[in-house]
Amino acid sequence: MQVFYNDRQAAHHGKHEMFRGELVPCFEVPARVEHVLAELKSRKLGEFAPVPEIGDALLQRVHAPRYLRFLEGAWDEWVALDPKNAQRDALPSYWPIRTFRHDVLPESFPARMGLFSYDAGSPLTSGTWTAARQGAACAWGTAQRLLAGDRAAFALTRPPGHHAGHDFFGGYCFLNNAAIAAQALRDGGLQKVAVMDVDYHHGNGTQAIFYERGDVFFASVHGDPRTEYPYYLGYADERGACAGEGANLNLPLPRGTDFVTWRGALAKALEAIRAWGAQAMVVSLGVDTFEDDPISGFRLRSGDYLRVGEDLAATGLPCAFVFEGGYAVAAAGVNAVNVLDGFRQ
Ligand code: SP5
Ligand code: ZN
Repeated sequence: MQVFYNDRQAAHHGKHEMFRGELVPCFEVPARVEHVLAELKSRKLGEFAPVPEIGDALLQRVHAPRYLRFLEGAWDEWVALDPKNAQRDALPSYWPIRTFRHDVLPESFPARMGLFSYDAGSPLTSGTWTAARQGAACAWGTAQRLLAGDRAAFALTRPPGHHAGHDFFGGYCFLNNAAIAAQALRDGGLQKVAVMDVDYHHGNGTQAIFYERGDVFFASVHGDPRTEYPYYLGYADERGACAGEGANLNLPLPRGTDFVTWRGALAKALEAIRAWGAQAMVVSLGVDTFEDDPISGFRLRSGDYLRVGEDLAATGLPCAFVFEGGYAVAAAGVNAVNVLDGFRQ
């Protein structure tokens, strides 16, 4: 399987995120990807492919032009506010909810930070745009491989993507890599593409991007949003709208769920994807379902991820794997590579 490794991933290097009124060290760190890389190499799994150039045209198929322009210039604007900001992460402090306008673009940089985000846990740093853009290019690479006839490909990248929407960042995500891969598969000629999101957290960004579309099916198994991040989306009654009616499937599970129950939900999601008639699948591969994950509540063990890979392979569908969450940093390498290893059996 071809692997697209984002060698600029470490350029995105948040120091702190807001948690319970305090700035705490980021959970989403460069070492996560380095552990996956080391595990791939030690098992001799995957061949490393050159990362393609990604143009604005594909990014704009998923994200709003004004959001992309904002992200590209955000760090320079932040530092221009105060030279001391060069030593600080940029975090939002204001948000326009319900009755505020969203069709305005304030001059104020902090006001635009809030317009284009939904939490204070996703620091923007000097290299965020560089890392996120090359990450999206890795996702584009996986779609190219599938279109060329490969059975699977892997985008080894961070920051992750599935919480990023058409015009907002959040949940450590800036560009929606999985959505970009799915869109690229559509643009490359496939009629029906599925996104299977197995990250602990609901992929609210991906869901929102495709919610009214009948050509991309979104399925997710995740922590119940009544108690788990991202809280405001991911409920079982969200089934899609307009042309996308019936093309969205959420399977929320309570904190403490073990692998047997989780695997049953995955089977249900994969059966729905099969019945819908998907020709290929993008897998949002988060491994924060792991029992020792510091911010999550499921109880999967390392060996279980081999079974996850086997279950995905049993669909017979070509799979573009895109790395998402997983914060038990060293184990994230073993767990993510176990999925790929199980897939190739
Ligand atoms: C891609 C992804 O997995 N994003 C997850 C974003 C979660 N952000 C909220 C984190 C809440 C941190 N809770 C800390 C609990 C410590 N016991
Ligand atoms: Zn997650």
